Amino acid sequence: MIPEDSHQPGEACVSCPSRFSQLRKLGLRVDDCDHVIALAGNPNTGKTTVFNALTGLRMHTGNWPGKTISRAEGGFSYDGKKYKIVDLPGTYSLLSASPDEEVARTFLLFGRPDVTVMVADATCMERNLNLILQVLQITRRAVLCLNLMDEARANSLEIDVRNLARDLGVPVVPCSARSGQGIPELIREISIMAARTDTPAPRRLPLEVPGLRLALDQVEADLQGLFPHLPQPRWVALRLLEGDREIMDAVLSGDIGALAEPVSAQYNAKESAT
Ligand SMILES: Nc1nc2c(ncn2[C@@H]2O[C@H](COP(=O)(O)OP(=O)(O)OP(=O)(O)O)[C@@H](O)[C@H]2O)c(=O)[nH]1
Ligand SMILES: [Mg+2]
Repeated sequence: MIPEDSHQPGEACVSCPSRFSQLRKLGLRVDDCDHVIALAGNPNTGKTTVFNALTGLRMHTGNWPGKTISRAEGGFSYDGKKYKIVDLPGTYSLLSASPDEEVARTFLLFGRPDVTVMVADATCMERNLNLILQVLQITRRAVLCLNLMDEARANSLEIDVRNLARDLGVPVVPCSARSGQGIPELIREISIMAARTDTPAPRRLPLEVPGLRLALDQVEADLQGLFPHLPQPRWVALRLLEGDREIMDAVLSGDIGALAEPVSAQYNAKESAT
């Protein structure tokens, strides 16, 4: 949850400079990192702007959706820990399958990030909530970065941050990433979430249809038997029951088993192929 002492957006925060000064921007690649952080969100919500603020890199940002088309990695250290942060193309849904969205979906589902930072546009939360709720179905090791708060304020939009955090069950940090406002608080919440040793259970869909839970349990168990290290077997089981052609093909061919490999093996395979 938002710490009691956290200040409201726009207010000065006396404790921020000292906390922020612990951030060391490490630029590209932190191979011996302690934690992997993924940046998820709809297109054009400021993910790359957050990424640049954390890493000191200057990846291209632009005021149109689809600016980022592939995965980018960078690093920072904070409070004695090294973080690898992965910027992803924007996506509207984990069910989407345009090539850019596929990159994002694959990493969010199978890349085993320690923390997923969901970057949302505070001026159109309703649209952003679709992806946020989907991400929370696969992980609660997440932090919501409520970005573009400057725009929201300019449009006289008020967001009840405390209640949003309570309802979603994850910390919510108001930010204006372009000016760096809220970034120190975001780093702090990321580090707290990354240090958690428990695994908070993801939000489960209420399954009203009789028998569906049973079928889901059965397919999930079968998948775990076939691919013991597959991340997100319940999500995959649900896609199979829905008849997702792409996932069905990946399971039938066994290709989905490759996603069960440790992330480093996937990186190496990808890099040697290019
Ligand atoms: N006013 C305002 N603009 C912002 C803020 N954060 C980012 N922007 C602007 O929003 C636009 C999109 O930012 P990006 O960081 O490229 O967004 P993105 O989510 O990476 O976009 P995709 O890669 O296309 O998904 C840029 O013009 C940024 O300068 C903010 O807090 N306030
Ligand atoms: Mg981007």
